[in-house]
Amino acid sequence: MRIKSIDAHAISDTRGRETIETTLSTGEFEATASIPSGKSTGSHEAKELRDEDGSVTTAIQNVTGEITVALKERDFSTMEEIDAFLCELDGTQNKSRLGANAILSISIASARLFAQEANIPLWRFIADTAKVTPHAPRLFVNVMNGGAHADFRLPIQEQILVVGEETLKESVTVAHEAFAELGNVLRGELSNLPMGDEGGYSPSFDTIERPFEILADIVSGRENTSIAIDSAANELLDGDEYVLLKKRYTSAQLLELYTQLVEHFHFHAIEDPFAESDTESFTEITAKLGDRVIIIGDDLIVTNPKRIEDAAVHKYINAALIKPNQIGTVSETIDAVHKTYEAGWHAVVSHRSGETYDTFIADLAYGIGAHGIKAGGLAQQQRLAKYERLRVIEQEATALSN
Ligand code: 2PG
Ligand code: MG
Repeated sequence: MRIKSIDAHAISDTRGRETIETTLSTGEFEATASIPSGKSTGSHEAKELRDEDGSVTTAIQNVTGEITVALKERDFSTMEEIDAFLCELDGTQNKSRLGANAILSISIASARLFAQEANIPLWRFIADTAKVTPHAPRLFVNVMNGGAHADFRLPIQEQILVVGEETLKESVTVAHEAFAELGNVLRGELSNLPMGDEGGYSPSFDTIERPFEILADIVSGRENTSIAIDSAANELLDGDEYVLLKKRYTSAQLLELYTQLVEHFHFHAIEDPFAESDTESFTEITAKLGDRVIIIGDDLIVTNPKRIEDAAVHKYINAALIKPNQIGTVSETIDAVHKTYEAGWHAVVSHRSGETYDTFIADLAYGIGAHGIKAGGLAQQQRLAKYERLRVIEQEATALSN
């Protein structure tokens, strides 16, 4: 494949911040990708290139300048070749020179071009490349947003409904019904109900338990629905203790709080229960609760194959969050998935809190047969686009199998 032209420009993400959108053309085929942006980030993530004024002007110039010149001279026969070429061109460990956002926009768009050339859906291309069996993921729907995504009105960043019906179509329907029901309950209880960054409700309560008491009612009549959280505990750490609702917790006390929550409510998963530096506590919670809930690492492992291998040695977690922009190419994202599966863990594919209309993560989640997908609440078009894409993927999969 030879890329004949490349265009890149800035668009707005869900927070109204600039982000990069890139279009590649081979003459015969054309593909576009836009890149999301995180707020509660891990310190080892690949570097999103942002200028001091918050714009992505330099990242765009890198795509339309240096990267375009380098790519246009060459033929590539696989996506892995393009990705390796981009990593080498960048030359840094964390893609800080050209920008992980610049590089990933090319990587995702080129994955789409290879899928088009092969005349197969993107998820099928991903499954073939990764050599895994595609499968429908559970929906991890962030219904109540807190933490850094909502001025800490709730201390825990994400209170999630996990929906795993027989089909994606049914899961999406159940998620919508549950989300609407939750909205009615919250509006009945609170005079003010703002929304959070990820398109979920953003209430405030005086106790840690209240959101889960409400969610317990929502899940009780729904057989295939349970509760998960992302504590994003990097954001809760103050010195060597954690602060939730103005109360200080040692790691041991926080572990006790999680244990109580898991004992009282129908929990399925806990993500980033401790800060990335508090690795011993990860090992403890996984040993203590890991047979009852999945313990997902996000900021701890940042979709980095080496960090996932290390986490496996230390048994920090038993599931990995997979976010392409934490590592910066599709090939390395697939490597991270392989390391996750080699460890015997589940993979949960995730969006970022600043999102675009790009639906790549839907194809990725289905293509790698992920356990789940985090695509946010149902009150933002950019999140709904992912759920809609999942429904279409299911139809494509049915058509291909007939
Ligand atoms: C997370 C994400 C996405 P952010 O912590 O899992 O939900 O948030 O994109 O801000 O890192
Ligand atoms: Mg997280």
